[in-house]
Amino acid sequence: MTATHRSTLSTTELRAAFARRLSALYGTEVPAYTTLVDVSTEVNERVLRRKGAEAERLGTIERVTAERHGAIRVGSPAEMAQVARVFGALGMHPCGFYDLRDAAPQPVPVVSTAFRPLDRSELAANPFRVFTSMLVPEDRRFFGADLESRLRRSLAARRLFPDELLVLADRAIEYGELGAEDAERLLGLATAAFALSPEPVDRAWYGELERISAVAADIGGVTSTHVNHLTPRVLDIDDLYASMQERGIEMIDRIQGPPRWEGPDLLLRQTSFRALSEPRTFREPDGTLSQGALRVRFGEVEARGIALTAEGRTLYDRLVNEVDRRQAAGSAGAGEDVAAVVWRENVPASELELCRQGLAFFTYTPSAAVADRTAGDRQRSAIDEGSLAGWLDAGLVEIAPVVYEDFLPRSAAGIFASNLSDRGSMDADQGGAERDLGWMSEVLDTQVAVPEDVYAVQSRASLEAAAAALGVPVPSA
Ligand code: OOG
Ligand code: NI
Repeated sequence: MTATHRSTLSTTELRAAFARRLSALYGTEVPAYTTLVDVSTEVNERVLRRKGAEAERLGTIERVTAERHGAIRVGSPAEMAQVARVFGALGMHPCGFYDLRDAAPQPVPVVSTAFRPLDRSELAANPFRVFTSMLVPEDRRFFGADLESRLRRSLAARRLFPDELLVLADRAIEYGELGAEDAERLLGLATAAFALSPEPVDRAWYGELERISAVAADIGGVTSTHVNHLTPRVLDIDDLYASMQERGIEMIDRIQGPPRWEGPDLLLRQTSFRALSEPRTFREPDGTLSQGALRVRFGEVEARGIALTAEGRTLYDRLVNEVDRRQAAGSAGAGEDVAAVVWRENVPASELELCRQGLAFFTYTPSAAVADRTAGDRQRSAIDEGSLAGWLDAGLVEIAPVVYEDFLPRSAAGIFASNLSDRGSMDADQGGAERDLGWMSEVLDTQVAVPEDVYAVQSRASLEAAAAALGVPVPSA
């Protein structure tokens, strides 16, 4: 070890290192991902040149450039609990519950959570997150009793993560850091656990599962897990979409989530390129090995906007339905245009107005003039009056948007669906096994965080700090 090497790595450093290694691995496995990252970097530089400091309102360029989310899929509660230990070692905690089993446009037999840093400082240091889905073999709408038991048996017989990795992960969780050698070992084992396995795929078993759901086959039809996609973040996803097409990479037909418009970016916009054919070895029913290909893994890119409060989310969901309704009714214009019209009619056009109406989350800092103790009459009376709206009108505080750090079930379902070649089969009359955030918390032996609660705590803490800095009581909402 050289003198410049520190002797330990914190969970934060482990997370940043893991994100880099996984990205390097995925780049060797899926070369189009490297193109996507290159184009994303170009797009971000262009936005920075065009917009200056404004471009960094939703994240510094350093953060955005390093930012990735991954997606993985596992088969059982036991595997899910192990994933939680591995990501726990990297300071990533389960947040949000997504049930994609009755999702439109296509149901997928999984429930999901995202492992991510929760603290703002941790997100700023490295925001790496992984959307993690688990199969629900008990769901009769997808799997009959016989298939369920064979599926469960096959999942119980495999080990996704070696014991050594889990032991090291538990040590990192306990101490918040690892010695350099242990850190190196953990990073190597964790990265290897998500590499595409050269192990032959059982053709008949994979095919049987695929007839029900390509995702079920991707999870239960093989003996290991792998990164399904790794997603860079861009500051202008419309530019990215056009730039990728110019390079001849076929993208899915649309950008998922909110439309492009002049007002504040809400939540999350995502798009992807189609799954690529990858060579895989198959074991045929007669025991012989053959070469074939599977189309499972793809590239996705995202642009992040402001986190919405429960009220904002209700508005968002209503508008998404309104866009669907108008499109079904055959309103003129392409999909994105209809959505932009609906947005203009219903969404406040400024951050300040989103904040005043309590639709989105913000953090607060005392405005410079007030911090200099040069508050005018108007500001003093706003302090006396004690309402947040009054504070905003009087310019007592400056607001900064809280970035949406989570996922959207409808976009997730759309991303799954757009990359499945076969629609699979589902019997909607059968009972589905019940799964919710409480169930997932029990599986992971830790409380799964509710995204809106995480944002609310952060927003509230900054308002309290601003009031304390001004030496006045916290204003009412
Ligand atoms: C996960 C799909 C969801 C996203 O960004 O919404 C997702 C998967 O395909 O396994 O990654
Ligand atoms: Ni994704």
